[in-house]
Amino acid sequence: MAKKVLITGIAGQDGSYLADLLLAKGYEVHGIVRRIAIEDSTHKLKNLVHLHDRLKLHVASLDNVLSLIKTVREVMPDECYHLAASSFVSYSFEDEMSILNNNINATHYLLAALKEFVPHCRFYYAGTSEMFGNVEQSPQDERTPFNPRAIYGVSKVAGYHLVKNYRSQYGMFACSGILYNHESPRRGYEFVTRKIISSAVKIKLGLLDSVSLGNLDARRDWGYAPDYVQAMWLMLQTDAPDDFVVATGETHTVREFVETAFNCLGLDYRQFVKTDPQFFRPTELVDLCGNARKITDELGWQRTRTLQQIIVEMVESELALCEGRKG
Ligand code: F7E
Repeated sequence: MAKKVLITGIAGQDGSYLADLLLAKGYEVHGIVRRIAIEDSTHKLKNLVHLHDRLKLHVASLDNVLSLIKTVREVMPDECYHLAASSFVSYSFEDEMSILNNNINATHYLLAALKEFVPHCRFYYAGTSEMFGNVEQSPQDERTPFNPRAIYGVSKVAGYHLVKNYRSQYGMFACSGILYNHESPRRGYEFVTRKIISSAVKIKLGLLDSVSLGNLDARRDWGYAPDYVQAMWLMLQTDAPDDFVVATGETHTVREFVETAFNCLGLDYRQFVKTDPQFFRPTELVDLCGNARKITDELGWQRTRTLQQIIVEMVESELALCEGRKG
């Protein structure tokens, strides 16, 4: 019988790539979506369009514990990937209460529901490099202390400890992936990489004059999203649950990303890119760079794309989208 998987955040970048991967592996894939996503499926479910009727979507809300219990009981999953969260770091400076409530409660409700009704289910939790925050050592690995500097990171550290507790107290197979930034053509427009690519392509096509960004000297460890969902799956196929850092071990500045993207289109970014204080963060993390040695050595994980290749793929996909060659 096919293994059953339940994915929260299935309509997002990671959720949709994970659905692709697990369908290809023969899983029966279930996903949780909000009612509003079904009502506005053209926009909110656009990453799942190519999967048509191969998925089983359940309307539920992560802040409604009853809807989660109902879904868990209906699906009785063998694996559950909890990817849904308020994940845009900038918003977390503006709306601390709802980020904390949503992110922490959703993780707790889901773990509690699984423990009650399907305790053998293997659980993946989407941790983040934002948990390391203002670091004292670089690169970071699984032993680096957490020092989050945004509420989003604080909420994710709380979820990480919930996962650890359910693992040690109740014996659940629950793992946290500590993932650094990961990008692709399915990245949301609010994140810097997609914002840069979509603006550069619009400028190239004469649809936009310029783009305003924040801190061009900010550095990030950027990987390729499909590689990172492969890492999530690997974590749930081991003999014992554990936590793993997933990263490239390389950092680049936003400016380097901008320059490469504009160069791909034959443009000089200095003519089109402005900076605007509204896009600067109150605290900027300077030294986030991950050491993925553990997952590489223990699970054989490897990245398949350089940043240059990711940028080229994003540019080509955005051009196709803007020129109406892609849905
Ligand atoms: O910012 C700088 C900004 O919003 C990247 C999420 O997936 O990865 C992501 O969080 C950098 C920052 O991602 C603009 O200051 C400059 O230094 O693309 P981002 P993020 O905040 O790193 C982590 C691992 C997660 O877990 C998160 O969920 O780019 N930056 N100018 C800008 N950023 C944005 N968004 N917009 C700008 O105009």
